[in-house]
Amino acid sequence: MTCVKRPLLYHKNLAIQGCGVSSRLRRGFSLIELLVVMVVITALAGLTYGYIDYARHRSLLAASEGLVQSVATAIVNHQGRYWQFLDQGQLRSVPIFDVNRDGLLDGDPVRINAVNPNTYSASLVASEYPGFLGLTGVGLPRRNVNELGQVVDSWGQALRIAFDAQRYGANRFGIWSIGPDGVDGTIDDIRSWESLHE
Ligand SMILES: [Ca+2]
Ligand SMILES: [Ca+2]
Repeated sequence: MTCVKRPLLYHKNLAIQGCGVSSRLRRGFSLIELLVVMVVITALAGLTYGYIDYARHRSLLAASEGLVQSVATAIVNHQGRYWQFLDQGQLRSVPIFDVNRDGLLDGDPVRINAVNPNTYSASLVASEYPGFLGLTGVGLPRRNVNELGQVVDSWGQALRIAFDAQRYGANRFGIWSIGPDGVDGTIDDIRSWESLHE
């Protein structure tokens, strides 16, 4: 078959002809080649996103692990384990940091009662019990304190607290985050008593 040489590309010193090797230039990428390139780019993007997601997950976990340890250490170092106040003329003594026994590390009772009335008794609020942060004065990143004065983990969930000498050993308390799954009592919970040296 006769090849009709048509110029593909003109330059002041060069004219590439449309036969032989130069025909590949005119053909460009085939559909298959384009698809392969797209698949490779998609796979690389997926790997990159997966790595970034994993790194972010690890970072949130590490931050919450550090937070739980900071809170537990602050409680160990705090003088006094009970808060005393007058309740209808009677002197009452309750374990500090969860005086309303709702399982949540106490935030600021005044601010919490303003949102959820009677979460803390009026006599307790009148005693000016300030909650965990008010009593310990421990410095935490702003992202770990919510508008109610509660200590919250990397996922915005208030830290839990419980008292039990048999379960938590010499410290007699446990602090934990319910972890990234947002469910209490599952394997991803971040617990003070599993790493806090007693
Ligand atoms: Ca509480
Ligand atoms: Ca959990």
